[in-house]
Order: sequence, then structure tokens, then C-alpha cells
Amino acid sequence: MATFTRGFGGRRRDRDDTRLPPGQTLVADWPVMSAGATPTVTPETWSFSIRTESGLHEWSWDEVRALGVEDVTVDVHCVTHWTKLDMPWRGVPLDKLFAQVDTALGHCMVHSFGGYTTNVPLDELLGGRSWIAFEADGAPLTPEHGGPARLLVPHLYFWKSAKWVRGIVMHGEDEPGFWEQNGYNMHGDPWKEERYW
Ligand SMILES: Nc1nc2c(c(=O)[nH]1)N[C@H]1C(S)=C(S)[C@@H](COP(=O)(O)O)O[C@H]1N2
Ligand SMILES: [Mo]
Repeated sequence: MATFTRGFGGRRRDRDDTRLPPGQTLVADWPVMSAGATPTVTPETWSFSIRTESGLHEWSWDEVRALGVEDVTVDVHCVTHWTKLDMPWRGVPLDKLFAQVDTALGHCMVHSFGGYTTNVPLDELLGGRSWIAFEADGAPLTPEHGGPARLLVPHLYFWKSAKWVRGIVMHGEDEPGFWEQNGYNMHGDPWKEERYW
């Protein structure tokens, strides 16, 4: 009996382990990780902008959602070593916004209400790899998890998924955001353990 239980648990762990990047540990809960206070943002006061060499492109809450909301299930990996598997999210892929914007600049600085910033190469936000997310686990994002809207870039460490996201400024060079200025990696691929400088 005990042997069967241990064997079953072992097999399940093995299957999950293939989805666990090096140095990560599975969690069932969803920790809150914020560098500062939670800003008060509502769908009415929220908007999203992309600043390029040609100027400012801006979308309201309704305009972003009208671009096409999709449901995705992804794994998220925090640099502080926790991983949460199979999280259901709902949001609009960044592809939809960048389809309306022309830019020759390749580097994004993501800005949040409250002042948080993080840098991501443009091509890593495209190709169905990032979303402006409004819901997680079947419910609107709570304020502490970035509601009403946050970036979701699950293939990079979770610090790149800016909560209370409000826009992107395009740059010609890769520049460090908030955590990147404080020792975190410029890129942040969890499979390569790109944690710190
Ligand atoms: N605006 C903002 N976004 C942020 C952060 C933050 O402090 N401020 N923390 C980052 C970090 S380090 C992580 S691990 C995740 C945590 O998201 P959660 O609190 O929903 O788990 O948000 C990221 N996005
Ligand atoms: Mo984090």
C-alpha cells in the first residue's frame, strides 16, 4: 500500500519535473510579490499606450478588449524559485496591439502605474508569447496581482510580467528596468537560469 502510494507520487513528480526549470519548486498557492504599494487603477482610469519613433498610440480598456480576448493556460516561474503550473489566464495578445503600430525599434521598456519598469525584446513579446491579461484562475485579476491589467510573459521569469501595466516605450537599445538595474538578468529565461547578472 505504502509502496503503491510512493510509486504513484513519484511518477506524478517525474512528469511535473520535466516542466520545472532548474532550481525551481512547485507551489499550489499564488504568492504576491510586489516591490512597492499596490496602485489604485480601475478599467475606467486604465489605458494602454505604445510610444514609437512615430509618436504615441493609445487604447482604452474597451479598445484593447475589442482586439480579441483569448484564454491561455501557462506555467509561471518566479526568480525566487517558485513555479506554478497550468495557470488559466485571459487576455489580449500583444501581437494585436503591435499589428496597429509600425516601428523599427527592437527593445521594449514596459511601464506600470506606480513606476515599475522592465525590459523585454520586442520579438519576445510577439508570436503569441505575451498578453495583456485581465483574468487569472477564472476571475478578474485582484489589485495585488496587478488588476485590472498586467503583462503576462510566461516564457520569462515572472518579474517581466509587469503588474498594473500601462504602456510600452520602444527603444533602439536594450536598457535595464527596475529589477534589472538592481542585479536581475537583462533577459530572464528560466530554462537557462538567467536569474542575476
Ligand atoms: N508593477 C509591478 N509589477 C511586478 C512586480 C512589482 O513589484 N511591480 N513584481 C514582479 C515580480 S518580481 C513577480 S515574481 C511578479 C509577481 O506577481 P504576483 O504578485 O501576481 O505573483 O510580478 C512582477 N511584476
Ligand atoms: Mo519575482
